[in-house]
Amino acid sequence: MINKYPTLYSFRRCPYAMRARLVLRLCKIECIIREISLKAKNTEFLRVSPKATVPVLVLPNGEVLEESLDILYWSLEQNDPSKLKVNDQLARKTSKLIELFDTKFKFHLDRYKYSSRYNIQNSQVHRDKAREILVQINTMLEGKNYIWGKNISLLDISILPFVRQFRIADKEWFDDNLGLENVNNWLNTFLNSDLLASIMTKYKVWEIDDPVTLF
Ligand SMILES: N[C@@H](CCC(=O)N[C@@H](CS)C(=O)NCC(=O)O)C(=O)O
Repeated sequence: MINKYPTLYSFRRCPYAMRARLVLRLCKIECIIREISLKAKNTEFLRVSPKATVPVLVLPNGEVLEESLDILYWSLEQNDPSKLKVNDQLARKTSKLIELFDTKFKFHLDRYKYSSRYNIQNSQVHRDKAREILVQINTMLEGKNYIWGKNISLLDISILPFVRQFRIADKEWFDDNLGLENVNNWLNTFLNSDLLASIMTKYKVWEIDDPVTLF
């Protein structure tokens, strides 16, 4: 049974791991899940992926996918019942926007959310820089449930976990003062969705002798 399923090394709150779990769920790909402690990484995990970041997906043929985007695109090749893949023209824009979130947005998010860790006095500068990126998303969401239309796409599931984290840094400010109604509604839909609940199950930290847990 072990070899039939891919194995996902994951961390519940990591936005990249959330992105991977969202795509695996929407593509209906069953896998073995192993929750990793980032503070005390399991040696088997480090052996499989010395890069030591989550998510990691080990395929049944032994191939190791160590980037969330590789997991995304591999999953879509297996099965795409939710039609996450958008047409080619949008695919280019999708990649560019995902990159914007993985680089600039994440940079400012970390410095806003963990300002003391980065020794930053004025975290609002970073909050405002991240907000500027959300202004763009707010415009794109005008009159739509999701960025490309009425259905959730690859782009939404790739960036929503980061926007969720941005809100968590100061929920009151996000809900009352962000001033981007479309973004607030878009995130709220996600936060209240069965989809999110289905990927946020709490698992104990995995140890090598544990029985298999399927995701
Ligand atoms: N580019 C990677 C980034 C993954 C990443 O940075 N994950 C964080 C957790 S959110 C991590 O594992 N950090 C290593 C650590 O905290 O030791 C991806 O897209 O998969």
